[in-house]
Amino acid sequence: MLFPNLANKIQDTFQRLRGKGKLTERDLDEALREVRLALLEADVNFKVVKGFLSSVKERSLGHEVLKSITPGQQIVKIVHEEMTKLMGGGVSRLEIKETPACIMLVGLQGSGKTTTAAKLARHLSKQHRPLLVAADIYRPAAVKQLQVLGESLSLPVFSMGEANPVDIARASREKARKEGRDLILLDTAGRLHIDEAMMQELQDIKEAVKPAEILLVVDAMTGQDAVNIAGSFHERLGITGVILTKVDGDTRGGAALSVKAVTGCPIKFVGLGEKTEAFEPFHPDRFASRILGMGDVISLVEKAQATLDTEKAREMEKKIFSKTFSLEDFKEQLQQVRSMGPLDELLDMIPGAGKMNKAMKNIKVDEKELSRIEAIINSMTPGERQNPEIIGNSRKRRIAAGSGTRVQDVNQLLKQFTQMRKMMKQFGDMGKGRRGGKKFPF
Ligand SMILES: Nc1nc2c(ncn2[C@@H]2O[C@H](COP(=O)(O)OP(=O)(O)O)[C@@H](O)[C@H]2O)c(=O)[nH]1
Ligand SMILES: [Mg+2]
Repeated sequence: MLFPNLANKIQDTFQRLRGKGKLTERDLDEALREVRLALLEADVNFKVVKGFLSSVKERSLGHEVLKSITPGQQIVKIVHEEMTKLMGGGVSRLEIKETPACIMLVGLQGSGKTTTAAKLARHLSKQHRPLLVAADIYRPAAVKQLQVLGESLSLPVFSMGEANPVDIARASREKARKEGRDLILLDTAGRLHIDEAMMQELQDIKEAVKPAEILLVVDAMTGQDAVNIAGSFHERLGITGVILTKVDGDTRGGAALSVKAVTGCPIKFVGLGEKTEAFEPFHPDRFASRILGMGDVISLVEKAQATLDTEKAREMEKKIFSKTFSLEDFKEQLQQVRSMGPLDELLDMIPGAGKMNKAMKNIKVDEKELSRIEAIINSMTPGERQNPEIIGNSRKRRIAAGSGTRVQDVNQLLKQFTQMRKMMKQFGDMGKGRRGGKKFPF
């Protein structure tokens, strides 16, 4: 769940509000007091909280909301709009015009610059030909880290060992021109704290290459600190946007909700995990929806479209409802779903499911369990995957040993699979009997 503490508290508050038929100004005040506490606990800047709540209250009282037949819903709608506005309104896009354009990534050590450089390169490689540039010369492993990431994405990485970062930045423009690269992503060095040497170096690089964008990478886990850091960098360098990383996990949300309001710099992207695909443009309205438990169906659909092969999905659907559905198909299907991202993150995007997920805390989607299933299927021969019926005791022992599991795990998987296949087959048959040969019974 996105910002679990904040989201749960706010959603509880509004659920209670919606449960009431009529609302008085006192009910509203009480709800807003709860929201205020939740926001402060989430480390949202106190001035931001104050301004936000007063606009919500003003609008709620001004539009005869309380007298309407669905006051609770109306208030949630107002909160959603105000929260969206707070985070910058619409999507803030990158300004990439000249060729090659340079995007400079700056930020403290460990904030996620190097990872983000790779994520951004991957994201932009659909429309551009990016060149990753290693300008962090102080940490010996930093250049290597970028090279490994570049290689995993099949994108070129330019480095000059421990040469002066300003020279590296300059040389990278030549390199990009020569190799027909239209976008330079400059990974710079950070420090543990803001210090003069770092700022001077960044300023020198800025002077030398005149970047189209200077994006500050900040760790969302640091809450209000992230906002202060953004303020300092902006004052000195004039950043054009913020990339908020580590928004996954149990980040409190304060940074996401305050950065724009306090510094005037929009959040342009968010990082949602360690993998290079865990990255997306920041949509304030969708974030607000997720915080308020309204789901984010649009992101979910976009994600599915980007990851799943529709042709394959259709084929799979046909197979699932037929006799030929094998363990091989089952594995492929598992992989397709998993490639969309962590399962609990996907659940979070379905309206209401965030709450449901919370209620079913002990059923938590278990990624390890999925890995085990995959390992077991991997240890089977093609024949066994096609025809699980042939798997006797000695085969079970071999499969368990091969996958590092126990015979009872193999048994459990086979049993579940057989049951599932039977059920699917029934659905399939039911479907066939219906007029028009419609496949789904529901
Ligand atoms: N969970 C999570 N980890 C991240 C994210 N972005 C970066 N990291 C991790 O944060 C650590 C520091 O990242 P790195 O890119 O080396 O930071 P740099 O020092 O600013 O270059 C690494 O372990 C990354 O895997 C993110 O969005 N989510
Ligand atoms: Mg780095």
